[in-house]
Amino acid sequence: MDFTGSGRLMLVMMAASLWGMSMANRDWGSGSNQTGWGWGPYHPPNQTEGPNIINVGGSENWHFGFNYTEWAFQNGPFYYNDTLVFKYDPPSNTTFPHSVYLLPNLWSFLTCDLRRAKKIADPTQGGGDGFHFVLNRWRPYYFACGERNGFHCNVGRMKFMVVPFFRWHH
Ligand SMILES: *[C@@H]1O[C@H](CO)[C@@H](O)[C@H](O)[C@H]1NC(C)=O
Ligand SMILES: *[C@@H]1O[C@H](CO)[C@@H](O)[C@H](O)[C@H]1NC(C)=O
Ligand SMILES: *[C@@H]1O[C@H](CO)[C@@H](O)[C@H](O)[C@H]1NC(C)=O
Ligand SMILES: *[C@@H]1O[C@H](CO)[C@@H](O)[C@H](O)[C@H]1NC(C)=O
Ligand SMILES: *[C@@H]1O[C@H](CO)[C@@H](O)[C@H](O)[C@H]1NC(C)=O
Ligand SMILES: [Cu+2]
Repeated sequence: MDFTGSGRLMLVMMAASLWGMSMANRDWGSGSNQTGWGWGPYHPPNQTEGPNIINVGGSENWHFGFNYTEWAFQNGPFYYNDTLVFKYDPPSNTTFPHSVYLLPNLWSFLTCDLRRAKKIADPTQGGGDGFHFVLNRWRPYYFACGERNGFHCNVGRMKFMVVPFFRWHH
């Protein structure tokens, strides 16, 4: 397992979070380009809109083998009161069911250690409109699929973290 790699990524993500917190409420995203920063796109927040509803993975939904860390990095930041939607086939429709867990801390996230994880959606809850989760706490969220005792999280890359940002207007 590549701790150094993911650790470095986490540091970048945290730096990005802090940077985003200080800059997210400035209005410079609308007129100027964010090219030249060298480490990924910056999405100007929607100041006029209320909370967003975001489908996790975009059109990929929640499945084995998609890089959700990268997805979260490219589609963030996410804001307080935003809703994340996890869509995945119920066990009746697939031989590889999924689920959603919250891991308690960064280390369990990096190692995909599910022992103290909290199940927030079982394999049946991703069907239809999907499982809806509102980011209504000021805390880092460590999401992971809990299936196959961490295999989906680890090898399947079904994990990502979110630090909700503060939205200046509502
Ligand atoms: C952003 O950069 C691209 C490519 O350099 C350019 O085509 C585009 O016009 C720029 N947009 C703004 C808003 O400056
Ligand atoms: C931002 O607001 C515009 C106009 O209401 C909307 O079309 C767009 O989808 C919003 N973008 C996001 C990321 O919510
Ligand atoms: C996911 O994508 C990120 C960013 O591109 C990359 O650093 C990371 O190594 C990828 N993770 C895996 C498990 O491939
Ligand atoms: C978040 O949502 C709750 C419930 O809808 C609402 O009472 C609260 O004012 C919202 N907070 C912010 C900061 O948008
Ligand atoms: C299960 O699969 C069937 C046939 O592909 C489809 O019609 C149905 O909508 C699926 N159910 C769910 C909950 O995705
Ligand atoms: Cu899974």
